[in-house]
Amino acid sequence: MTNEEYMLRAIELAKKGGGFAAPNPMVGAVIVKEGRIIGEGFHERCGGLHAERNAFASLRESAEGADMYVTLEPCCHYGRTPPCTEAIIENKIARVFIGSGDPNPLVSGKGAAILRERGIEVIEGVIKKECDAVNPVFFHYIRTKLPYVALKYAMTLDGKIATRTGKSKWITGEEARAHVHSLRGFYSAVLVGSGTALADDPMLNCRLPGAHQPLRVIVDSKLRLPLDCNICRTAGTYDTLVACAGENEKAEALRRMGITVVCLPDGRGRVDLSSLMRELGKMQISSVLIEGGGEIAESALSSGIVNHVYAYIAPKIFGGKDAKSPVEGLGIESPEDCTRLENLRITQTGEDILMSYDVSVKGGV
Ligand code: AOF
Ligand code: ZN
Repeated sequence: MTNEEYMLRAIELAKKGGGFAAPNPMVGAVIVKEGRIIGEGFHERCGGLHAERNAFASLRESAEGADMYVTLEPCCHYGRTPPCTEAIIENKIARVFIGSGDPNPLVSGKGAAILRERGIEVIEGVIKKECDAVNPVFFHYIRTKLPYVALKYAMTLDGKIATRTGKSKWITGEEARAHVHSLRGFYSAVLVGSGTALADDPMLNCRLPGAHQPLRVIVDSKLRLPLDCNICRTAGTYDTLVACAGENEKAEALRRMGITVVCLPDGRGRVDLSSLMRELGKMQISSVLIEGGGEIAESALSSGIVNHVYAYIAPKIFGGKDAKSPVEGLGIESPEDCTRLENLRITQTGEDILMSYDVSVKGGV
């Protein structure tokens, strides 16, 4: 196998940490001796061993003189776990192939430098693009302390998220809906506005076996959420946070049910979404999936917090000038004020199409 192929195997391993590794990065490591893979590991969960140490733990023979392929620069600091550089040195690895650099200021280049100082050959940037693509969430969070925010919606080919009577079950088919559950298992939090919470009475949990469960966030400015809704009833099982713009006795009732209530008014009677993202960042929530509805989508886009968009498009046409669309609010006046998107990825999920984009940093045209 080539260096690139060993690194692709390490990427495959890294991805197994999806959902549980956050807010840490997903990292995979492969140990190769005389053309044989003798050890493999990945970062399984935040607080657990790093990929390199898990790879060493899997060894059945000495790694002396072996090569290590690791998707992220090995750490050299004492965090929740001791430095990986020490394990690499102790195990007498001869060469380390690295994919991405670690932007964590505690590591950032120092991990590779320490290994070189100890006489280990270090080859950086091996299929870097592919390795970088594993961790957009971690890279964003470690640099900004803010969660990576994705907006998700499912619409008909004519851009409707419900019929004129408000019915939305279902727009997309089973495969696309299962794909949404895999997103919920990956993102640290799932967020909806109170309009969607009232209309759909959703659970917002991940229904894939063994998956990570996201924090459920409801933006509920006026605390309209009924105490007997699915979200409130299951607050003892799934972590839940309600963000409001003014507290009343309802806030206490929600707290008694085990729900975290934060009050973050924007001065115009609504929740300040930028402040909410800062609060979630402080709570180690490194990614948020916004699942609607149109009002919260518009607020999120106009407040500039959105990094990514997932648009599922169903081969159906609803019609109706009053049928809701994915982004509501007032909307913009001039095309040059638009939210611009880039890096299109198209996936077919059953009969539906998923178009996923990054939001352009500059915005506008
Ligand atoms: C690695 N291999 O598998 C991971 C790394 O608190 P800790 O000890 O878990 O450290 C977290 C930091 O370590 C994280 O911010 C990132 O810089 C690095 N993650 N490094 O060598 C791994 N997950
Ligand atoms: Zn480490």
